[in-house]
Amino acid sequence: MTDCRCRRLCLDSLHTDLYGITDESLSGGRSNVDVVREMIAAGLRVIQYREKFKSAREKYEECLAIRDVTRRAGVTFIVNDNLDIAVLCKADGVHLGQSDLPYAVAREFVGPEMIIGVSTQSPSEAAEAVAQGADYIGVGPIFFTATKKDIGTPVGLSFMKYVSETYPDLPHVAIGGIKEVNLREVVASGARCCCLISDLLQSPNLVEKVKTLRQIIMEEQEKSGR
Ligand code: 3NM
Repeated sequence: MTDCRCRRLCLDSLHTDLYGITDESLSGGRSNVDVVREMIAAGLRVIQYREKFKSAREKYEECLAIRDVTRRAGVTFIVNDNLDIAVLCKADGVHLGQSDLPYAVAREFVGPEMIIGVSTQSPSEAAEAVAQGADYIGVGPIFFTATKKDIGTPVGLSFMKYVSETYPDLPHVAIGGIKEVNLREVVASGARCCCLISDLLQSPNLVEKVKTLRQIIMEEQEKSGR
């Protein structure tokens, strides 16, 4: 159903340091497509389209444009929640929350090639996602965040540490309230890949911000011998 660039290449791209997510309400007047172009210019290898308040038609049209831009750049493109849009725009993957369709149903719908990521907030959710075959898991919310409306209590750094120790080879994305100021502690807790939605989108210069974040991640990983 999908012409995923190549499952292996996409999976490799999940072993990255920063995972970009769109949110036009935080983008200071820039369109999602413009933000994706900036993220690509900054060197991000994985970008997720996430829009909670647009119509299916708008989301589909934006995803088609983003698919075009990401394909040209060889960047992995993931669609949040909407399996139909992910398949129709030939995204590389889809990301499921705990209240979205179950993994097995989603897998049947999108076929064997597409990457599926699953949000997890506890050891049991992580174990279930892994047992079902999730290609990567979201780990969060690490800290309080106003970006996602329906979050529960933050899971804190201890869950990040648990995931990194229990599933050392499974790609993950630490998410929720992560900012330049607390990024060091998240990486020190074992995070290899982090997502900073508001901090990245609201920075005056996304390309420079990514450089700074990458420097922090590299320094912390070196400190902990990774
Ligand atoms: N998912 P910010 S937290 C989209 O815990 C999302 O699964 C979360 O935004 C999860 O970086 C979150 O601005 C919002 O805090 C993260």
